[in-house]
Amino acid sequence: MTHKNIYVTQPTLPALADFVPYLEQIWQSRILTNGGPFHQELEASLCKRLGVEHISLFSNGTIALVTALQALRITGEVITTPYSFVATAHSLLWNDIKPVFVDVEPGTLNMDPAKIEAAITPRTTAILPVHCYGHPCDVTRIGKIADTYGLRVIYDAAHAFGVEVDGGSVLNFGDLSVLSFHATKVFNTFEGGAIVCQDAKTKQRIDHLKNFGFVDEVTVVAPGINGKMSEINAAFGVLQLKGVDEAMRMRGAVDQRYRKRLAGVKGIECLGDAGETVANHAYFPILVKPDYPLTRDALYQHLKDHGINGRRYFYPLITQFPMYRGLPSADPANLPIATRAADEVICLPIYPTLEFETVDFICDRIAELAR
Ligand code: T4K
Repeated sequence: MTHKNIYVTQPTLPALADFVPYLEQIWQSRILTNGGPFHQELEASLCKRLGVEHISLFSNGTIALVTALQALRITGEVITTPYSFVATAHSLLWNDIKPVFVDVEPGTLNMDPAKIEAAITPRTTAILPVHCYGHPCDVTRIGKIADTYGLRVIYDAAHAFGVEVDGGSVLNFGDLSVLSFHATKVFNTFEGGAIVCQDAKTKQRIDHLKNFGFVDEVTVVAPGINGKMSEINAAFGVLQLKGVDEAMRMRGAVDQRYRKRLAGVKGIECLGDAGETVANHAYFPILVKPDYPLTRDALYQHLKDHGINGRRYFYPLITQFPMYRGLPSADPANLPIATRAADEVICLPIYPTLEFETVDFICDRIAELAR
């Protein structure tokens, strides 16, 4: 059996015909952007679905991260993780903030709270952790450290749509949480993102910042950016939201199938959850350990040769890129767990319509080498 070109993900799309009435409405109203009716509807629907009070839509997650830092007037140094998509750290450089990298926990690959205090200096103003792969950070410990030292917490929740912990949505922890609605995410609006905040005043500031800093026709209060989500993206989001629970359920079934089929394959470890009460199964990372007969890169290539396009998220570590590697905190000796994980991880394909037969095919290609 051959399977051609199985990708790490495939966006979920509703039937095209179901989207046409939404487009007709836009054509009729001629409101294309700047907080139109679909934009307002999607914000309200997301608040309800996610169990959050305030949300501000954005054109993508990266601009949302950049704006989140500006909304809280973050400066100086920010403690963050090297084990993420490069946009996390880039959002700091865009704000002229120095990233200070701390290592991750081996079990979750999220920022290790035990490493944060030693990285705090008089210039530290905030912590920027990532709910990596949608697995929640230790929000309680991070919150306590932030309270003790008077730091703000902005969670990069790009992977964490719909994730819940004891106490409800993980997006309600910290000062702000930033989502991505990119095509490759659990919930997508083609491109898109959002900031979740805790009060109306902060939402108002975020809304000003994403609209050039305009408050009214003649008043500009900050050097804001154009970060607005268009009506087409928002309308698509409204439609997409109707299918997201089913999509998460189907992802969960794929996740379980992988775990069942890969259990007992020597040298392969499936990353576990982080105690979330509702998971979104955004990614399916495996770790290729030294007792597997092939290196991670050799297995990655072996899978590719069979049309299975996994991805090495997150290799290279952010700290390996030229704009970061000169920082003292980027030294691999400071980041042993993240460095090892970046050399061991492959994210296997996962998306709602991935068939069990294909999952089995992928698992067989991995297991056949370990026999
Ligand atoms: N923070 C974190 C922790 C993030 O992971 C991200 C984004 C951000 C912040 C920033 O959010 P955004 O500004 O993106 O909203 C992808 C995504 O571009 C990126 O959104 C994502 N993280 C990152 C983890 O993955 P690539 O370069 O791996 O994407 P790409 O184009 O190679 O796509 C992967 C596979 O998905 C393709 O091989 C095929 C499939 N695919 C992709 C697209 C775009 C499709 O089937 N259709 C599509 O339209 O970065």
